[in-house]
Amino acid sequence: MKTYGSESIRNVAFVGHGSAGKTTLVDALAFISGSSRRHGAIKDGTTLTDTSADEIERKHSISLGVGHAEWMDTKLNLLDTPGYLDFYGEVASALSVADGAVVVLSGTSGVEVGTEKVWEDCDRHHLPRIIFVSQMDKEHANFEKVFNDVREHLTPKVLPVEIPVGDGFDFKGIINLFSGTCQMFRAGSKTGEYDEGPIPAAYQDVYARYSDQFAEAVAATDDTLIEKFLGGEKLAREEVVPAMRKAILAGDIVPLFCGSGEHMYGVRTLLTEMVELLPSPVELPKPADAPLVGRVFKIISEPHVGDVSLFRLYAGHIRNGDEVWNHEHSVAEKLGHLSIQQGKERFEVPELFAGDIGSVAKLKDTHTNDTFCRRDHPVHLDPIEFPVAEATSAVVVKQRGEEDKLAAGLHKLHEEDPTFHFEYNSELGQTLIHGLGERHFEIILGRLQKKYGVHAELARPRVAYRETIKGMAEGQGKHKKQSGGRGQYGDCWVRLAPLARGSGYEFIDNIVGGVIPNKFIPAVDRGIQEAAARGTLAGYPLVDFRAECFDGSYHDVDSNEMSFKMAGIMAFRNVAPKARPVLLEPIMMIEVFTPSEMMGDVLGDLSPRRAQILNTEAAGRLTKVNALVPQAELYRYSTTLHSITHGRGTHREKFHGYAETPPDVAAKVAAENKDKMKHEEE
Ligand SMILES: Nc1nc2c(ncn2[C@@H]2O[C@H](COP(=O)(O)OP(=O)(O)OP(=O)(O)O)[C@@H](O)[C@H]2O)c(=O)[nH]1
Ligand SMILES: [Mg+2]
Repeated sequence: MKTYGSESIRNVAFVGHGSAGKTTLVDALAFISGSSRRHGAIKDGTTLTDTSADEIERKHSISLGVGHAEWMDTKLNLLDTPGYLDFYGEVASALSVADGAVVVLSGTSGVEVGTEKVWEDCDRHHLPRIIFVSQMDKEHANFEKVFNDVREHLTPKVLPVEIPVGDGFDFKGIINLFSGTCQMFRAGSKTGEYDEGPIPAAYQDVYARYSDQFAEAVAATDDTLIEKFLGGEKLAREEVVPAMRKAILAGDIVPLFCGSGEHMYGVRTLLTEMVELLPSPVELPKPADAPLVGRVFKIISEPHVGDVSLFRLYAGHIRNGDEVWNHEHSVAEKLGHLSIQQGKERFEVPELFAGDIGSVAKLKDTHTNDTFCRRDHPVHLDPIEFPVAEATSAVVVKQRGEEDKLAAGLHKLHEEDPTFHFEYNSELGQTLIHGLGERHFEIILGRLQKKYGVHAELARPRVAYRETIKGMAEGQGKHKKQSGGRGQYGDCWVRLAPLARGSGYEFIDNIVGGVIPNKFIPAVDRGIQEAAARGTLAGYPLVDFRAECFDGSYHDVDSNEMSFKMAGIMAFRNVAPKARPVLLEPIMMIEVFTPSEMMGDVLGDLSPRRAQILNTEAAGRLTKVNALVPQAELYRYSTTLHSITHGRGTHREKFHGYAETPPDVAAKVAAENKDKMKHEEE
């Protein structure tokens, strides 16, 4: 492999809705360029970038795949991203290192939810873009419709550079407005070969319409060109390309190309245009001013290799085996086996220049989002913003004794995937996982099994209920035992009263005249707290109440701390049921973002979840619903929301506080916990 300086590098992310044809296109680009020897196909599980068993089996991308194509003395780093939103973390990684994007649309489906989402993120990153309408060969492909879709839903700045000759089964060729020529595909060609010729007679009108529009839009970006254009002169390709390149970089034009990844039509042109129209790393602002800056944007853990870190070099030049400094973790790292990726293959290289993307194996303490630099010039780049994990589930092992392995496996998976988190919740006695959705969890469980030998499944998270009292009551707790030698004696009178929500617990010592000796009173307090922790209704901690100890008696010989603690416990158990106990449940404050036309459905779904709708407000193109919803009703909410809104809705939740449950819910929870309560009585 040649070495490529910074000007000869293009980092391009392939983004778009699921099944638009990204992986097929990336495979075709690498193959046509000659950089990849095999022409792969999704149906055979042989593409360059869908290489994991999960991807091959499910026939869609799950992880970011990195390949490259050498074309016109330029190295194109191709970043193939998954379209499903459950794997959007991979898109975030790719966008953070890309200098440009190819937004892939399917000629049959046009702009979809995933396209809109990633388009907005490209906007945020100010990424220069090319649109490629693939699958033009597929039945019902419709170029005009897709073009109008783009204009309406993505950007009015879209400018077709290519138009198809025929749609769907009639797709026979591509007219190029740059050159004013037409590529007619050779029947039976496996590698998208074509004959270049004049515009077919039947397409003269269409051509005239599109090329006028094209020339005008390009001319408008440049003073000399506009003069020529207005003077009726024809613009030459040599002057159009640089003008267009500038306009794309400024975000003033988004060129649109078309073809078929599967049949490799339009793929050569796309290779050329990525080189000609997208910026090299030197044309973009540097993220930091230092002699050496690199950042790990993804870690892949491989069975026999260990951790492989994918990184982008932003400044400086590195050689295989160089030592770099990780400022975050204060550790020197050796860049061993410096390589470039071609799908799952890695080729060792002697050196890499600023702007390039590479991989290294076995870093000691460098994680996704860590910057590396020179020790005497420490830098830290702004972190990649990963999507928030809005889905939660509990996870349980199928075989007892695998709990430790579970934690270790989850930890590794979190290191690989920053959108996945987990925690052990000791109150619930459950391991909770947080991620982007059900599909994400499925993949996590599969990896746990395949990579770490842990058999686990999803479970409903338990709810951390609480209890409290609504009334005042008082009564006695007397513990007296006479068994042979020394006896036990403790006796207290306790009054319980409710406190405001969130106040916790208060103990008042109102003993007068030493009817209980001072030294035993803390034991009464402890007894009450211990009993309260086990509740009175359903076995959940009873909170927000005051206990006042106002009377009692003791025995000179038999009384001790233990006996008074027992008396405290008994007093609580005696009095709490008389103080109108109720069950409290955690309430979440949720923000739901939904397209307005689906608002009715979203609200309709929230109401049986016992939601209290606070208000709705506009949030960009979406509507935001603010509501309070019991946590118990939010299990798998993100999945339901996705299905109601066809993948367009998202939500965030935050703990709000505890509120009393309706009596029927309390009764149900109490019934479920009856066994537990009995057990604890013993
Ligand atoms: N007819 C036709 N089919 C295509 C073309 N490109 C892709 N396909 C098929 O469409 C399906 C999806 O293609 P992929 O390349 O996996 O699409 P993707 O955008 O990578 O999908 P995700 O990874 O799920 O986001 C596969 O069955 C492909 O064989 C094309 O140009 N023409
Ligand atoms: Mg794919």
